[in-house]
Amino acid sequence: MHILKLFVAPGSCARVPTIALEEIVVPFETELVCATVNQQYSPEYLKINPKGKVPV
Ligand SMILES: N[C@@H](CCC(=O)N[C@@H](CS)C(=O)NCC(=O)O)C(=O)O
Repeated sequence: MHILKLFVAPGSCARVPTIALEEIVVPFETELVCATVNQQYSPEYLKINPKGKVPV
């Protein structure tokens, strides 16, 4: 079984889907993206979201 993975950065709008998933009781895991070092623009992350944004 696959589990939803949410890429988030602390203090970002990624909190919105995090709360929504918690409220509707959907199991998910989170992976932290460190925006303070621009991890959202790393080649690995840009493969996941070419916009370089969280959440995804
Ligand atoms: N909802 C839009 C906007 C998401 C957005 O702006 N996220 C901000 C955090 S709240 C972000 O990733 N900022 C990092 C950056 O622009 O470098 C999307 O998903 O494309």
